[in-house]
Amino acid sequence: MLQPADFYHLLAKHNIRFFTGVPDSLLKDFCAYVTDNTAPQNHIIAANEGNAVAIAAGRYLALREISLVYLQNSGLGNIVNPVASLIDPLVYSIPVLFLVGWRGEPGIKDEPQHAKQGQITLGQLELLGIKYKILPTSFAEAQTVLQEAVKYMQTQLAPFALVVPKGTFAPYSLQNNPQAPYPLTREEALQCLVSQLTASDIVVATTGKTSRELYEYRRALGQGHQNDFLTVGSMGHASQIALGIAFAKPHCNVYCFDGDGALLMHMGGMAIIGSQKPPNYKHIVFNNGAHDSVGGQPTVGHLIDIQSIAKACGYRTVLQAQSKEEIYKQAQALKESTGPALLEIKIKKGARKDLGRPQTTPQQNKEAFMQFLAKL
Ligand SMILES: Cc1ncc(C[n+]2csc(CCOP(=O)(O)OP(=O)(O)O)c2C)c(N)n1
Repeated sequence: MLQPADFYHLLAKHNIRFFTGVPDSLLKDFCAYVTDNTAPQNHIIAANEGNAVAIAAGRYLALREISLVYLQNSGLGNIVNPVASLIDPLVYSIPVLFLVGWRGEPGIKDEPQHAKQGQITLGQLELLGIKYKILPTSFAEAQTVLQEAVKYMQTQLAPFALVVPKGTFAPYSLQNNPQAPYPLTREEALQCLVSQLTASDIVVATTGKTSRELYEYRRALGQGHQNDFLTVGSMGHASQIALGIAFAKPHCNVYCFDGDGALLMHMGGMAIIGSQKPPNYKHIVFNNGAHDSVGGQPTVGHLIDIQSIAKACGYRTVLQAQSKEEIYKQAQALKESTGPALLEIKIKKGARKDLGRPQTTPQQNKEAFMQFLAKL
């Protein structure tokens, strides 16, 4: 296994000292090392992976320095445009080093949302013209590969990707890991809210542990999962899935259970919700100020004012809660309010170690959900 510290210092030797990206579970040890050991001005956790490419491009334009952009392979979709129309040698020709976590690698057991993305990862890089190498687990081999990558980027002024299979990096725990001063975890907050929903309420839940906790709570209640669409992949798009449903089912309440990281990733969606004004739309943001599902790296969720953003975007009702009592009260207020409504629940990081995963496939989830919607 490669020690995050060794790889970090190897990058520094090649003058790669600026980091940006979106955290990933396979890269969490390396990302944690970067967070702990890099001056804040040299590390920007971006809103989405495409933005990270643009930040790296800006850095190169200003200083002629190559940056490292880290991402889960799910983020390859988000980088297509700035790779093909910004940094590609046919356009501005800007070198960027990518570090890509390879979820869903063929032959390795993983969750269903990674199956397709895992299969097409190398092909996507090839199609984009991004030269790549698998990052070796031995330090000596990693050294050789990085040397080749740097030489290529410097001579071709083109991007290069290091693809990171599961188990490449040795464990490293985030030290700089402040906990927010809020009483509830996401799971506690989610359970309070779900306990107030009615049998006809529709829920679209975001990527990561939110969907997993919702799934487990429904099971514990013996309620079935038909009311919930679990957006297991497609981070940042749950709010717009809910918007599509809200317009199609105007007489039903549609709840989007969002995360702050997911909300930030495609925040433009809030402007569309606020402008379209579906009265049955209820946007719940579980804000832990972190990418909790993939290692707890910080987001800017606790540094910005999500409620004011919602108001400015045209949401008719904006509410907040932190405690169980406040959630019960605001759940009632949400029912009586005209949407679009947003409830921001400020929470602390953390999840149960024994949290399970949905036992149903995405297509079984879809079928049950569609049958439920068809009856409404
Ligand atoms: C496009 C894309 N980039 C990155 C990921 C990896 N990923 C899965 S969940 C997650 C964190 C989500 O953070 P947030 O929405 O704040 O929810 P939390 O886990 O904190 O509850 C990330 C980065 C992904 N699934 N898709």
